Amino acid sequence: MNEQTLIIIKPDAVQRRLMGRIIRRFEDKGLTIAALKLIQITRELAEKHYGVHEGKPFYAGLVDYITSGPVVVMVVAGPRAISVCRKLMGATFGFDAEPGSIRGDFGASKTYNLVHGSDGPETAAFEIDLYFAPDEIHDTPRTDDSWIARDNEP
Ligand code: 3AN
Repeated sequence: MNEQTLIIIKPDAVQRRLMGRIIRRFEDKGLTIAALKLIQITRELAEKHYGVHEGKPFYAGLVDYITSGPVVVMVVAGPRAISVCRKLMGATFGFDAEPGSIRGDFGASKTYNLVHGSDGPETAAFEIDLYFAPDEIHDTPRTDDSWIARDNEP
């Protein structure tokens, strides 16, 4: 059940020099970094990405936050990558997130929550397409894949 998901290392994590440690969490789990770039998200792109939250009280702050500085956008791939990445990230806000998760270990804020990860297959496809052209994604086999998970595990 190989999946791809869109992960963003948000401006607070970049400013706090946490990029390497956060990328490491995904690699340590056995997931593949299939695409990666450092960009500054425009308001137009942020409004497309977070369109589902338009009208919510936190929407304007969310767009301000995600456009406030450079971010790392990545396609992370692997067995059950969408749910595995969300577990690695932890609950939405750092003060709720379990120790051992990225948000649980590095954050305590309701505004700055360090990372974004797609919440389902349709969202993942939509979000990957927002940030990457198909030829920027290198989801090619890695030499240890067969030891990370067996093919066709139920
Ligand atoms: P998640 O990132 O866990 O999927 P969502 O999809 O509920 O969370 O919300 C998207 C983003 O909106 C969150 N990552 C968070 O940055 C922000 N957000 C959600 N709820 C709030 C809130 N009540 N106050 C401030 N920001 C929020």
